[in-house]
Amino acid sequence: MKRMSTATVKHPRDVSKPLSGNKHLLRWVEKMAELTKPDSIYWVDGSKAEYDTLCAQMVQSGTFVKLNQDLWPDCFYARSDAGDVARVEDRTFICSLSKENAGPTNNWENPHEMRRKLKGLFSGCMRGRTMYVLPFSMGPVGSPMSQIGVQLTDSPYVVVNMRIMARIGLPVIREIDKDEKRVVPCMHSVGAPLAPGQKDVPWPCNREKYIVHFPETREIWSFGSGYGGNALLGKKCFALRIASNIARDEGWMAEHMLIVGVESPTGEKTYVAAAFPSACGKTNFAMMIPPPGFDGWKVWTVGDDIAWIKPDAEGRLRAINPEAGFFGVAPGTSEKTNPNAMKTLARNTIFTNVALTPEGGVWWEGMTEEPPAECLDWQGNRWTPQIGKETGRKAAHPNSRFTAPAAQCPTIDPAWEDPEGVPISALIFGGRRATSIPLVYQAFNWTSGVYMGATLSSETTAAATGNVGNVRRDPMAMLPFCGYHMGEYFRHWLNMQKSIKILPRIFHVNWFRKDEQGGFLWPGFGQNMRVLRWIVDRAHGRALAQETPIGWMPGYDDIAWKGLEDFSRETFEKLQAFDRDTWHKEVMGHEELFISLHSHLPPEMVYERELLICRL
Ligand code: SAT
Ligand code: MN
Repeated sequence: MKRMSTATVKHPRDVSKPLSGNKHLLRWVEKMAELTKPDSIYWVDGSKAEYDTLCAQMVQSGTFVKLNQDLWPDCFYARSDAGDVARVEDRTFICSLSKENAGPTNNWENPHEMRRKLKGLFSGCMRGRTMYVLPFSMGPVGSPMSQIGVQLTDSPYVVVNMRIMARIGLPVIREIDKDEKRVVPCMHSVGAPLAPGQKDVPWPCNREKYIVHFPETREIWSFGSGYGGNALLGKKCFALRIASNIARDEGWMAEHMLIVGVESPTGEKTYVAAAFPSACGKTNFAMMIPPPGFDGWKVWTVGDDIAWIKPDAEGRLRAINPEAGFFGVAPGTSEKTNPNAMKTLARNTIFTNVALTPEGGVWWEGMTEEPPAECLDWQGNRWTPQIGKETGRKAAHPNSRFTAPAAQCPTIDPAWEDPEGVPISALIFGGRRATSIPLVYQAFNWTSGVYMGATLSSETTAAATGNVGNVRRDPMAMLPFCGYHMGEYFRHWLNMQKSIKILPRIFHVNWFRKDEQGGFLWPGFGQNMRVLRWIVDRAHGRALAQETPIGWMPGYDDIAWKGLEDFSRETFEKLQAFDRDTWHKEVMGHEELFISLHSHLPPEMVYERELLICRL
């Protein structure tokens, strides 16, 4: 019996006909098809018609639910397998030739061994499926800062998500064909071949997962997962792990940073980039709405997750957002916390692992104050607020996501696709820390700023599988994403100073400090604008600060309080307090990381630690 999933939704062109004339690409596609044995090959042109057809096919096959079009125009809903809900850091490998180059913060395996293993895993893994050839550009097509990849995947879910997250299809093929451009080969399979007549499941995947990077040959091989950063290979695998290697070799930076433009009432525009670990509110920060009292101020969105940063001819850092969409955490996103995100995801959006309401809408914890009387949870089981209370089960998975086009963001910056990037005046590091770490402080200089980033720490979140809420060192928020030795990465940061003539100021923030009762001391969200404004003013050399052992800090009177006058001096002081004993313990944590990196740790990092200890 033949599978009947694609019988009624037809493609208007011969999709198996290669769209590129690039010999290397054609040979590679052929070779990979020989290895994985798909039923058919499909060249992705990236058109809207193609997207619609693939979505319709997935509705038919049960992967997608088409949402109520009156409520959620052109939106779809997917539920993943319960064992495929987040990035798998323990299954992520950097297979450099020498183990030394991957460093102690990455999983390493001998590349020859790994290739042998992958050959076995991928052998025949696409049987019964279609292999999509998906050309994509990270960054605007044709920008000198952009990079091109081609992902081969047996997941139509990945293809439609990638159409939102990156520039894909014919315009990219034209770039590839123009001058036989080098592309990063990205091999992906959900690892679930189908025997003849075997019925497919809505979310095929494999219990065994491998997210593998070969940094020297700039290759990605991902097996077994269809979810997020495991499967949308342009994102973490390419734009961070592989790109961090390319960036080091070429003298630029691939960072886990959002980018925003802050416009003052006089029209002055200041761009800043900010690194936070996954699920610490980068998307909210990127779409911040200034609070009451900030008339005339505006925050513009350039990116919410990744920044590629490079010094221009004048020695000023310029950044592009290599992505074209947002893969944002749904829970906690609401009209109150992030109205811009709500408008961005109102149409043309794919929701994964949120809850489905009886009206054919979506819901997640925190979206509305009142939960729906009844819905289907992210696993398709009936859920009511009562059931939730009794069982502790969430309606939406904590790492449920929306995939939404960046162009739909009401605050998208007019320059967000500028091929030259936007000029960066400040860099911010932030983590999620309930104790110890002040709301905001500024590094003394570039080197102390690199130390600040290198020693960044945060409580773990649901963005990766594993425990949630443990404090871990997460240097520059790149712990799961740096594609080479972390010590060398610090060295690269230090080296960058030589090619930057106009150095951005560096800051540290922590929105998540709690009081003794466990309540947040700082209201966060739009109120973060008060901190951002101080940062912008400091970057321009205008705002006042006090010197402390850990850096420059604003006093209560250095922050603009208009609109939040009842926020007390006392609470602010609690937020900014730093305690010498606690900080001595922090420094021990720094030391622990440094010891693990010692063979490649730049001496500057040790000096900075010594200086800090002396100041304490
Ligand atoms: O890596 S994902 O894209 O799945 C999300 C994240 O961790 O930021
Ligand atoms: Mn991220």
